[in-house]
Amino acid sequence: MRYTRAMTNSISDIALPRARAAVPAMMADHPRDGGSSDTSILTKTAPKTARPPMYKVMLLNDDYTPMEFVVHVLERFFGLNHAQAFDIMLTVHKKGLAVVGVFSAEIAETKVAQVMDFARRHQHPLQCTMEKE
Ligand code: TYC
Repeated sequence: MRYTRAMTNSISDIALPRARAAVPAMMADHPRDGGSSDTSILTKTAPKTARPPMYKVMLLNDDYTPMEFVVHVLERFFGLNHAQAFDIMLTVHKKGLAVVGVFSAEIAETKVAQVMDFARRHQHPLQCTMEKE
């Protein structure tokens, strides 16, 4: 749970990052109780910035797409080096599928569309899908 500074009377308090308040709520000074140093109230709040949902992008195995083509796809669209791309291609070949990256919804959709379009244009049946993490 995070703490947010609800009220502050001290300039020196203002520079403190919200998430790293130095004084626990119980110990915070308040004008009413005659405290001398820190004069803030810390209140629990919900985090203001939720992380976006993330999506796994997966490649599926098939019997026809050439291994070199899959390696090329992984290099081209997922920024993998040749050794990484070869390893993941082999994982897909042996296990049937592998996660090739985790992205926000918009990026994941773009990756899937790029791979599917590239495979289609080269007349390979390679399938790329996404799934919420
Ligand atoms: N199984 C394919 C072959 O033997 C290679 C392959 C690997 C295809 C990964 C798709 O996602 C894939 N040529």
